[in-house]
Amino acid sequence: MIQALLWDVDGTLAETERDGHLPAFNDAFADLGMDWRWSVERYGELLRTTGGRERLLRDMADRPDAPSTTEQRLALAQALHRRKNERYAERLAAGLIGFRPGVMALLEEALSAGIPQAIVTTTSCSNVQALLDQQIGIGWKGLFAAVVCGEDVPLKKPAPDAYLLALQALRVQGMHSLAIEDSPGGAAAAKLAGIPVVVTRSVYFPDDALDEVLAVGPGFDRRDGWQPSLGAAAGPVRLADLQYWHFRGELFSHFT
Ligand code: XBP
Ligand code: MG
Repeated sequence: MIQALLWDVDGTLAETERDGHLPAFNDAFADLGMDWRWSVERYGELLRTTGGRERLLRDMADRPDAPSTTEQRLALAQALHRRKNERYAERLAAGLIGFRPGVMALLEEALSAGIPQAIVTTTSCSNVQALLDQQIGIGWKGLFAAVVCGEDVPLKKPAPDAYLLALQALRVQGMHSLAIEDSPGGAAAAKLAGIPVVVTRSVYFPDDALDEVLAVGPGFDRRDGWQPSLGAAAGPVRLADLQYWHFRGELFSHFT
């Protein structure tokens, strides 16, 4: 039985990278009078680096026109990141980003079933707040037993810190909980914390290799395309399906 459900944010709850962070980074470059722009493809490469500030620094490492000293780079990354997050919040307030199909129904089903849920992300706390205020409403924190975001941990995903902190707050063991992720780095973070993972693929990680996850599929609004298969019936992925995958994983781990 699943004793806690742990939700990643970016790519999992919403397609925030393509529809939110990327355009907001490009807005921030323009706002600071810079001619840097990231293409969809370049952003896909940079997503291998978790954390907006870290991603900016990673990009600067490849740029001949980046500031030359570490201090200057850090200051620029900080200014750009602050502006990016403001622009990101503006996009959310304008209704440009919504939850992925099927997410809200699963959240509500788990809530009705009394399963504690947590937000476990290493994006900035302000970005989590902006998304959930907009999609659920200002009382959203009441729905979650724990909220862990980037500022709460020393190391971002794929390090397990965020998941370990969430488990501590929830007082559950990793093996009795379930993480929902979209990326190989996020899945790795959960697994390092001993948490079984279900992966709902997002636009930026459509076919990346994933080892040792409980299940992987195209999104919670459909039952086809999932591995392990959910059979031929139509309709969304339900809490009972997550329970089935979790139970299957437990059985499997006893025999290996
Ligand atoms: C999220 C991230 C974040 C976002 C941008 O990863 O890597 O850096 O891309 O947010 P995950 P910030 O889905 O694994 O939580 O700019 O606030 O870092
Ligand atoms: Mg993610």
